Amino acid sequence: SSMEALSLSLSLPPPVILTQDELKKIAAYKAAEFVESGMVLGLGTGSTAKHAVDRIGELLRQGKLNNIIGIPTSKQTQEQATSLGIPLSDLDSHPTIDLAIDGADEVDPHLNLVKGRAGSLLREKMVEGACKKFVCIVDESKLVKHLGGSGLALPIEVVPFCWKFNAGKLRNLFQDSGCVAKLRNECKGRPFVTDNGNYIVELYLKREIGDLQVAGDAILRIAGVVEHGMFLDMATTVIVAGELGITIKNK
Ligand code: ABF
Repeated sequence: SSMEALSLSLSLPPPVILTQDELKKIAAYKAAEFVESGMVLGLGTGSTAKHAVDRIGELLRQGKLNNIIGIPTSKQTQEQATSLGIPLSDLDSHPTIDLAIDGADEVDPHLNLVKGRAGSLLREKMVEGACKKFVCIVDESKLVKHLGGSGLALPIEVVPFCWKFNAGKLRNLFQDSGCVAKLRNECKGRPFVTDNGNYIVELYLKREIGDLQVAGDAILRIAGVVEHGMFLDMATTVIVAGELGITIKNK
C-alpha cells in the first residue's frame, strides 16, 4: 500500500551527495596508494593535487612511507610540502621521476589533458614530462569529449614583453572558431604572474580544438610563447571520482 511505501522510504537513509571537493579528495587518496617508499615524486598543484600532497605527508608522518623525495610543480606546492615535512629536490638533481600526481581542467577520452588554470602549467609540463608514470586525478566534472569544448580557457604562458601582440597572434590561430584571447587577471588591474615571471593568456574557444598536436605545435612556434596547457599523451593513468565511485583509466 502507499502507507507501506511511505514508511519504507522514510526508513531508508538519505542519499549521500558528495561535494566536488570530497570527490577530489577521493581521487587524490586513491592516487596516493600508487606511492611506494623510495620514490621520487612529482607533486602537482591545484585543489585536487593539494589533497594528494596532504595524504603523502600524512603517510610519511605515520611511517607508512619513507625515503620519499618530492619535486614540486609550483612555489605553492613547495610551501605546502615543506610545511608537511616532505623532503624536496628538483629536476636538476633528479632528472627522472618515478611518479607524478596532479590534477587537470579537462580530460578527453584519450587521456589528453588541458591544465594550467592553477597557473603552474610550465613546471607541471617539465615535471610530468620527466616521469615514468603520471597519474592524473579529477572529479567527473572534468571529463570532456573534446579538449577546448568545455567553455573554459586554454591557458598559454607567454613572456610579458608585448603580450598583446602575442595574444593577437594566438587569437588568429583559432580565428575560425571565434576565439577570444584575454590576459589572466587583466580585469583585476594587475596581471597574474607565474612562478617563472611570465603572464598567462587565456584562449576562449568557441568550439573544440581539431588536431591537438597541430594546434599545440602552431602555438609553440610563436616567439614569446613559453608553453601551452595541452598535455597530449602524457597521463599514463587518470583516476576519476564520481557520485557512483572511482574509475581508473589506463593508457
Ligand atoms: C592543476 O590544477 C592544474 O594543471 C589544473 O589547471 C588545476 C586543476 O585544479 P583543481 O584541482 O583545483 O580543480 O592541477
